[in-house]
Amino acid sequence: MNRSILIIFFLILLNSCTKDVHNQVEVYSNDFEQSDLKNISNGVLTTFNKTKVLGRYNNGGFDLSLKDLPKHDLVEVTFDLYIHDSWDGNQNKDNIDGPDIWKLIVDGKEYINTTFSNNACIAGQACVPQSYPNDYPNYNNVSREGAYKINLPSVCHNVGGTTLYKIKKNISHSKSSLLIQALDKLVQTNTNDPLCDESWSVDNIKVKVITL
Ligand SMILES: [Ca+2]
Ligand SMILES: [Ca+2]
Repeated sequence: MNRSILIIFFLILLNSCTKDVHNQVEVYSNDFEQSDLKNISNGVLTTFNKTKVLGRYNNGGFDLSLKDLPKHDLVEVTFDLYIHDSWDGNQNKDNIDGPDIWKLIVDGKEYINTTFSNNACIAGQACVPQSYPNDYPNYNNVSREGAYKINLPSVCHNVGGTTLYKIKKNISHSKSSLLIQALDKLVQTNTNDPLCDESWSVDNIKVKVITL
């Protein structure tokens, strides 16, 4: 390789490296330990497994609204999602106890529309599948597929325990405002205490804006 080819090669390498350098700014971070519900609509707090969390929710959810964001090309949204108690995943038999749908919506567009199942897979018995990590209704993944931690304590119903998922979404976004909505469409017609039967909560929400 002669000297001029080497220089051209170096410049190409430098250019491609420069393009990969992302300027990231964390614009929101909340572990809820200070009971901070600023920017959140319909916020409720509870303590789960010795930490404060946003929730619990059943047939509800929250909005997180951020304004005056610095100039950016992408947003990265990360949080812990706790699925508590007896979720029934894709179950749709007679609409008695499912499907148990959970959604993440950003600026009005659905980025997650899925189901979770905390159904125990006992040998010899059918176990109710879930859609996550894919969207409902096209997938039949085993219960707790993609979980970060399983068998955390139950909150109330004492069936299914709690499953922790780490949610991370990178979204093409350049507006100066951002609306993040999380909500469920849980079904449990066979109980008079839905929030005890199945619920969800969120912790450690972080939002970064990224300039490419
Ligand atoms: Ca917390
Ligand atoms: Ca259900």
